[in-house]
Amino acid sequence: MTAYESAKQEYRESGIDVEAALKVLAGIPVSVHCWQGDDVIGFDGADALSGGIQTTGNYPGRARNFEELKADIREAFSLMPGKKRLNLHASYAVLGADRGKVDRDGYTYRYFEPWVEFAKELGLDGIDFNPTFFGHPKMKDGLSLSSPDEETRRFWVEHGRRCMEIAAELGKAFGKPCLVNIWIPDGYKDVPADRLGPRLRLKKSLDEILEGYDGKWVIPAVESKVFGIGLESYTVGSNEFYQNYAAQKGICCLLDNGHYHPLEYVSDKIPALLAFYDKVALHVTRGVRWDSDHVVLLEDELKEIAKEIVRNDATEKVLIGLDYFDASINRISAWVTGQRAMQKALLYALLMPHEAMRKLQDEANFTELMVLGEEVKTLPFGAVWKEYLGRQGLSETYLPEIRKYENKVCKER
Ligand code: RNT
Ligand code: ZN
Repeated sequence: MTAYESAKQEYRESGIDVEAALKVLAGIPVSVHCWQGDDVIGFDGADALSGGIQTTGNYPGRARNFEELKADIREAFSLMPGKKRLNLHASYAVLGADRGKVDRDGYTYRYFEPWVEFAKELGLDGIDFNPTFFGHPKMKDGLSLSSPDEETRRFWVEHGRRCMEIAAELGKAFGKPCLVNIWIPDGYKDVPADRLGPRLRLKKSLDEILEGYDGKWVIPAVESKVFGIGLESYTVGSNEFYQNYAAQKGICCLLDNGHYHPLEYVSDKIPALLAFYDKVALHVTRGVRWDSDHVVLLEDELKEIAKEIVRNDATEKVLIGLDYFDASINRISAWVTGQRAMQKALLYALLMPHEAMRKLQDEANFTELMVLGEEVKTLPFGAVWKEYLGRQGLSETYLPEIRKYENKVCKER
C-alpha cells in the first residue's frame, strides 16, 4: 500500500473523504499578487515605494520591467499547485510608447491587454485588479482620495474610475467578475486636527468612483488598515469607516490580516461578515510585530482562516488573495512558498471532521471536542499533500528548480 493509500484509509476511519477534499481544493481560486516580484515598484510611478508600506532587503535579481516580471511569474506559477488568478496593480500598466505621455488618470484597458494575453497563455482563472493610490508624484502630502486639494482628489478619483472600466474588461475577458480592491495610504503621522473631514472627502471620492460601474463584471472592495509607517496616528480608511461604507453601498470588504491590532483575528472576522455579506475578500499575509508582509507560512492563524472558509461552505464567497513582499530572499521562492502555504492550509481544513466537531459543540460536549481536535492534528496530512502535488506534476522539492532559474536568469540582471 502506498503512503497515500494508507493515509486515505486513516482519514476514512476518522470519517473524512480525502478524494472529495482534493477535488474541492483543486477548484478554489487563489489570486496571486504580481507585486512580490518587483518589491511593489511597478512600471509607471516614482520608482520607489511610498504610502506607509515598505519592502525591506536587497536580494539581487528584482524584475525591472514587464518582460522580466512575466518571466518570473511564469517560473513561479509553474511551481504552484491549484487554480490561480493573477492580481495586478494599475501601476503595472504596459504603456509602451505612451510612457510619459499618459498618466494614471488616463489609463485604459489597452495597457492591460498584454497581461490578459499572458494570463490566458498560463491558463489562469482570471485577473483581479487594484487602482494604485501610492508610489506616485501626484500624491499630495501623502494623500490621495481624501486630499483637501481638489485637483489632487479629482486626479485620483479619475484614476479610480478608469480602473473600474478596465476591471470590467478584465472580467469580460475571462468570463468571470474581476475583484477591484481599493486601498489608500492616506493618514497622518501625528494627532490630526480633523478626523472627520478626510473621511467625508474619502466617502465622496468613493461615491464618485463607484458611480455606474458594471456590477456584472466588477466586484468592488475596500481595504481598511490600522496604521502605516510614518502614518501612525490616523488612517482615513479605517475598519469602521469601510465596513459601514461597504454595507451601505452593497460592496465588499477586503480583510488584510496584517491590518488589525495584533490580537484581532481575521479568522474571527470572516464569519462575522459572512452573516451580512454575500462575499468577503482577503489579503492573506503574515505580519511579524507589525504589518510587515512577511511570506505566508503554514501557521495557526492561516489554518484558522482556512477553516472558516471551508467549514462555512464559503469557498465561493471568500475571495482569497495573497499580499506579501519580501525583498530579502529569493523572490520566486517567496511567491511559491506563500502560495503553497495557502493551499496547504485549505487542504488541512478540508481534511477535518467539521460536522462531527460542530455537533459536539452544539451538544456542549467540549471534552470530546477538545480531544478530537487534538487527534486530527496528527493524521497523515503530508502524504495527502504530496499526492495533491503529484497529480499536478509537482513535488515538494522546488528550491533546486528556482536556484537553476536564478543562476540562469536573475543573476544576469
Ligand atoms: C497595504 C495594503 C495593500 C498593498 C497592496 C500592494 O498595506 O495591504 O493591499 O499591500 O495593494
Ligand atoms: Zn493588503
